[in-house]
Amino acid sequence: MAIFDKFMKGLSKTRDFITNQITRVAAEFGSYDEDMLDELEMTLVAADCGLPAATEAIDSIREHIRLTGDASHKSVINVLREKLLSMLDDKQLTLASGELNIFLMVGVNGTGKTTTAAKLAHRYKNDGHRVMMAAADTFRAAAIDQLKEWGDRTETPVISHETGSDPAAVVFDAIQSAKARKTELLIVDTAGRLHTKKNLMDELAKIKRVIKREAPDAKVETLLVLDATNGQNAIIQARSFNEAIEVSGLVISKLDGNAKGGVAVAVANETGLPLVLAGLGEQVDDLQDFDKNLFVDALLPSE
Ligand SMILES: Nc1nc2c(ncn2[C@@H]2O[C@H](COP(=O)(O)OP(=O)(O)OP(=O)(O)O)[C@@H](O)[C@H]2O)c(=O)[nH]1
Ligand SMILES: [Mg+2]
Repeated sequence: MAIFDKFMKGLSKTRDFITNQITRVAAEFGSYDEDMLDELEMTLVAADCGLPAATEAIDSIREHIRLTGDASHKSVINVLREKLLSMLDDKQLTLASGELNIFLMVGVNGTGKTTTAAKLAHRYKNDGHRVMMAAADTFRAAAIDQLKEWGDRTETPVISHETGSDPAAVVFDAIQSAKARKTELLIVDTAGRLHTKKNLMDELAKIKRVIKREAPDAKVETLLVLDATNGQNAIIQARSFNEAIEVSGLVISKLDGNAKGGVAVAVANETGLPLVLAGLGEQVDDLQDFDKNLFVDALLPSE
């Protein structure tokens, strides 16, 4: 399936919601007036784009109408598209060749860290890279087993210790092992943790210190996995994780889950962090690079 079709399919619930609302308003009244702009603003808020983004977008549309006199459906959607694009920052994950690359997966409970780690292992293995995973979620035995199972399914070696052991020690071992095996990509799965619990955030900081000490030349990506169905709470999570451990990219998972995919706009707009990956389903190949153009095209009516 082409990448755009995957976005369209994955985002179909949010797209259907937004386009149905917009088309209904447009069909009913023709060119846009104040009431219709209010409705459009509420539609964006309901799709979880966040009030600041929705207000800013509608203000730009209003200003554009004032300057050009063009309140047509086509023009309104075009201004909206441009405005949403300006709020989004995307970044493509790349591997530094000939060096160790480390992806550290972090986030609150159940957002999709382990699944995304497996999807990434699958992707980079298929691209011919040497990949390894580290089970630094030592909190529950089931978490270690889950990662090992993904390791079997994706034919990726998994470094693990016993339940309850120090996650930083797992990472230490994994780095030594990765160096010995000339691994190109080490993906570190961590336990879900509440961003409000300082001791849990300190544990992540310790993992990062171990990475810095043991693999100072490695290219490290700290990927915060946010569940699109968690709503506006994702913004607070992003801010807290970024303050504690400096996030380098956002993964928005479960974009297929409901009609609230606009949360990607809210988080990007309110944190300035780049979007790197979109989780569009539970299967191992339901992961796409976050392409903001495709994302916005998949959200809005075609014309
Ligand atoms: N629909 C959908 N489901 C997803 C996606 N990503 C993950 N899931 C599901 O979300 C659930 C939790 O995923 P995990 O990967 O275990 O989440 P986690 O962040 O590792 O969870 P903890 O380790 O418990 O914090 C699983 O049932 C996954 O199949 C996605 O992009 N779309
Ligand atoms: Mg997990």
